[in-house]
This record gives sequence, C-alpha cells and structure tokens, in this order.
Amino acid sequence: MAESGSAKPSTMKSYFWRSRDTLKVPMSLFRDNRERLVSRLRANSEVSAAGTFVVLQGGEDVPFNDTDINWPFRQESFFQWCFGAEEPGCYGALDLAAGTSILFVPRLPAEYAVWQGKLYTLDDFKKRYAVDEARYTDEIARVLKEKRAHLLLTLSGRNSDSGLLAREAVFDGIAEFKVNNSILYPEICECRVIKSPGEIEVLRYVCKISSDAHKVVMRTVRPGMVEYQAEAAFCHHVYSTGGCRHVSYTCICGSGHNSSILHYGHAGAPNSKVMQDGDMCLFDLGGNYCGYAADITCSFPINGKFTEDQKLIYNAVLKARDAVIAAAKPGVAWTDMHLLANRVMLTSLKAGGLLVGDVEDMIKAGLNEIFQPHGLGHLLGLDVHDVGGYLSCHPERSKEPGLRKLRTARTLLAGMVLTVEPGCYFVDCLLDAALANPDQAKFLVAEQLKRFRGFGGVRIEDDVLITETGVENLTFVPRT
Ligand SMILES: [Mn+2]
Repeated sequence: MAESGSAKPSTMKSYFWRSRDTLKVPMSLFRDNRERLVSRLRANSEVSAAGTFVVLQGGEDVPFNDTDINWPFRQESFFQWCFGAEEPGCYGALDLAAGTSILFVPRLPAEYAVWQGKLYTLDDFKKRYAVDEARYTDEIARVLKEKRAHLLLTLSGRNSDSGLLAREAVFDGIAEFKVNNSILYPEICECRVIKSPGEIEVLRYVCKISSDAHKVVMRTVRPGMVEYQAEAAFCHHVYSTGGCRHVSYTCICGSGHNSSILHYGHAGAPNSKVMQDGDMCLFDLGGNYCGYAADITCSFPINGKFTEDQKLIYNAVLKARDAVIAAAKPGVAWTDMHLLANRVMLTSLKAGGLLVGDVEDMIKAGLNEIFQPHGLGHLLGLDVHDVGGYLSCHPERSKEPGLRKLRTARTLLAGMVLTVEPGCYFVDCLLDAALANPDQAKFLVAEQLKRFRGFGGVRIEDDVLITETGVENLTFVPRT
C-alpha cells in the first residue's frame, strides 16, 4: 500500500484480545464468516459472481444528544460478523468472484494522533483485521470502479424483534453503480443463525465468564443490599476478570414483586430497591465479548432459604427447563419446545394446588401466557435477540397465546445457539384479567393464588448450543 509510507511490515496482531487470561479471538473467525457468506451468495441463482460486490457500512459514533461526548462505541452487528473491526466509520466490501475482502477506514487528520495516539496505517488495518486490502472510505467508489464492480449487494431488511430496518450502505458515488438491496439480508441472516466453531468458542467463553459473574453475585447479595449492587458485582466481574467492557443488554436485577417485571432495570426503574429478607430475586445479566452475547438468568431467595411457595414455583420452572434441555435437538420445532415447557410448568402448578382442570385445556384457553407472558427463548449471537428468527423461508409467527411471543418459530438445526428461559410470574394485571375471564378463571384456584400476589417471578435462563444429537449447555451456574 503506497500510503503506509514505510517498508517495515506492520506489527499489528491479528486477534481480538483484552490481555491476561481473556480469550484471544483470531481474526480468521471473521474471514471464515466472510467465506461462508461468499459461498452462500455464489450458490444463489439470482447472483452472478462476476462484477458483484457485497458492500456493508459499519456503525458510527453516537453522541450524547447534542454534545461532543459519545456513547461507548458498539460495532453494527452485521459488520462485526464480517470484519470484527473495532473502529467506527468503516465500510467493507467483498468481491464475490475473487472471494477477497476490502476494509475501508476513515482518513483521519494527522492531528488526531494527539487525541487518539499514533494513527494506524492502511497496512496496520490490513494486518489487524486479516483482510486482503485496506483503503480509505473516501476512495470507495474509485476502488470499486477499478475492480470493475457492476452490481453492489447492500443490506436492507427488517429486524423481526425490533421492527427496525438494518442500515443500508450509502457512500459518495454509489449512484454510479447498480444496487440490489434484497438478496443480501436473508443470506447473511441465515449465515449468522448457524455458528461456526470459532464463534462457538467465543460464545462458550462469554457464557462461562457470565456464569462465573452470576456466582459472584449469588455470593455477594444479602437482605438489606440494593438491587444495583448485584448489577455492580456482575459488571465488575465480567469486565475485571473477563475483559467484557459491555454487557449485552440493560441489567435486570429485580427483587420481590420487581422480579415479575420482565424488563425491570429500565431508566424509570433502575434496580434501586432494597432487597428484603424473604424476597425472591431474579437476575438477568449477560456479558459481551468481541461482540458476542451471553444472556443468563438466575432466580433465588435473597436470604438463601426457599419457602415452600418459592420451592413450588422454582421447581415448576426448573422442571420445564429440564424437559426442554432433554428434548431439544435438530429437527424439533421451537414452538413445540415452548408448549412442552408450558405443559410441564402448568402440570406442576396444578399439583401444587394453584390450578385445576386439564392442562391441554388450560393451554387452549391461553393460561400459559398468563403465567409466562414471554417466549421460551430466542436465537443468541452477536445480538442478544439474534437475527434470523423470522425469515421469509421459515415458519411465520404464530397467533396462538404464548407462541405469538416467540422470537422464532424455526425448526432447530445443529449450530444454532439459543436461550432456554422458561419462567413463572405473578403479574397483577394478567391475573386480574384471567380471573375476570370465565374461560380462564375456571382453571384458577383463586383462594390459593391470593398469597402469590407480590411474589414476583422465577426465570431460569440457560444459553445452549444445538449439537448433532441434542444440546450442549454453555451455562454453568448452580440450579439446585
Ligand atoms: Mn433472554
């Protein structure tokens, strides 16, 4: 590269690493991802490889409102999956015919070195990210022309969890090329759904560090402490020991009634209640390493001793978890796993005297969604609710109670990583609605349910890899 300005080869290291005992993630992980995508696209009958380039735009710095301070940068997930680049403002291109990659980085003014330290050369970037070529973002159109690009595949698609659109690449001069924005999205999503051995290694690591941090939290908390002290203990461990600068989602640390609030910990309820003796707590916490997410929930009595009622609900959820872990394998529909968990849990609640009647009838009446108003689990990867849940070539979202909350209705495949997270909650507004609905009220033992008002909830959430024969649990926390 002419701009490197030196014959000395770059000394950059081609891996993501946070020193000490943290995991070294080789950049070959992302090269493998690119190769998987290129092969898939070459096999697509709508695509002729000659002159066709994938073009992705990376994430940009996001300021706090109108200030010059930015949120800690998090790379856009599709871009991370392809390039593993840590810097904002990049683009990347893949030449389908040649199978080569080009990373485009911002051309920073020399004085930035005062603020950022020595600026990397193009050679440094090429070596760091194990790409075939590194160029500046102001050269994209020129470089693609040099390479005789005539069709650009850009990313456009709607995230089925958020309803938001992926950001399609735009650059100066893109109008001079033919662009197709529909082919790439389903293909790259499908690639992201199946994890490579390299990706599984990173997920295994982040799940292990997050499991360890949950154990630290269990040892730390006691009645009288504030919920956010659990959050602080978790974040400290995953970062201090595991090198996880980020968590994968807002920490949920609910105690007592708060443990029934599915996304407790949000801005208006920031884990700030004092935990009381006798309360259940529910901690849903996951670290993030090299972009890859863990998503683990532990529920336990804050004083360490289960009451009979707490034991009943906890064991009902645990049995549902165990049933799913035993049954999940390639070829099984995720919707069937959801219903299995519901069935097992409702059977336990019936045995505990909270419900009467036939469990299948309860599910037909939608009682499963009263006690577990969320899906059994979701795909996990670079995003905590990972992409690929509902693509055009896979089953659509069900309209049935419970099933309609699922983030995917797919049939399981080896290489998928998902959460298994059955739960049982006592949510006042849902219980009131069920008691007022004769079709549901007939199953409820109102007299018994009364004492569970304010109980909160229990969720047991594991992160699992679907193997050729069943499930490998990546989560290592005490469950009994
Ligand atoms: Mn989850």
